[in-house]
Amino acid sequence: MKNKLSEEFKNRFDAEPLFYASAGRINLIGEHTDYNGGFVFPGAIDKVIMAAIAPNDTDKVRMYSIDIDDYAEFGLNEADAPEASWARYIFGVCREILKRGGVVKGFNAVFAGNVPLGAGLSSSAALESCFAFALNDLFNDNQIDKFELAKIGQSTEHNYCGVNCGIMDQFASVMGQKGKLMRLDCRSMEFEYFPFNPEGYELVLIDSRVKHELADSPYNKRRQSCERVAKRLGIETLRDATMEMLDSIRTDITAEDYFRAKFVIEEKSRVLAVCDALNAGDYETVGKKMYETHHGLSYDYEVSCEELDFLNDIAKECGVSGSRIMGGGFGGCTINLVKKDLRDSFIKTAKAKFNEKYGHEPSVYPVVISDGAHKEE
Ligand code: GAF
Repeated sequence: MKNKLSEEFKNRFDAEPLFYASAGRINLIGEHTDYNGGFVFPGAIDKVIMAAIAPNDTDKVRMYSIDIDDYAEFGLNEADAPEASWARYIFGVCREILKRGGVVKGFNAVFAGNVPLGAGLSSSAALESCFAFALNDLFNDNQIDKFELAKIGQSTEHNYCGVNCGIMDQFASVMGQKGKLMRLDCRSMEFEYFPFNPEGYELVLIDSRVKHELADSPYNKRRQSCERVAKRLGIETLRDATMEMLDSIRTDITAEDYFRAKFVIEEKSRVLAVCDALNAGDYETVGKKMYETHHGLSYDYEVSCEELDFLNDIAKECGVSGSRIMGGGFGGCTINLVKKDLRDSFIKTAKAKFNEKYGHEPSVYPVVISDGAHKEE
């Protein structure tokens, strides 16, 4: 990818760039808990967005996306975001750095990636984190700390892209380390790295290829439901809620809000159970919890779709240890924890059965837990 970027950059801008990369992410468990002050369990993966960048001594940002084959530019003193949705992520990152008193000068950039778009692997967080990291290195002497870089990405989503997301994706993209997942407490922002080398198992992502778009999606509505219930309970977030508390207000809230909150409360204990299971090397319990999460996301949180439920059923039939929707939902991937000796037959069956029902094969991505945002030497 570096060669491709280098060639394009030199042809377009006639200069030598520096290279930066940031990864997509997986999340083992803890879905829709980040914006509820709960726990998540993500890691960065070996699918990245990479950018070739160099300052251009102007006050303009000029950028080209190789994958979309589109060029855009904006002035750093302009308040209006560019029209192209991909360019808004970079515009937002620049504005958010400036807002915090950081420095951004004009630069040229070319970028490309192998994080599949709309598959729930958070290509948008990878893009934001890549540019936030690069601009910190190029113009701020790396003085903006890594948490703040993640927050810059999150604020970009909120203020320029219409997605009221939590912090998980940007945190994983920035803080990820090879071979390690992280348990992040999204209230205190304390986190712990967990080595993740499940001997005898692999993580396989199966992409339904149903495209999800979180902006204007029911994602923001899910968040509003949770906030309404927390407010009704007189607490800041659902992190402090229990099923007893929720049941005590059941008749005062809508059934929809009740089931959204129920999922979040139950998911909180599943993450903690998974931590204990990982500490004990008990991957079958990890897998069992993943199935429970899928059930909750499908029936209570209602962010699944027919295709993802179908993939989850196939996993169960094939004896896969754990399987669930990953990320915001409404399409994208299932994440599967599968014994190595079952892997090939599972993938073969999933492809065949899915194809038979939906007329196209799902995509399969094996993933390796890798480093988050970094400079490529
Ligand atoms: C999306 C969001 F961007 C995350 O913040 C998180 O809420 C996730 O959906 C669901 O866990 O990826």
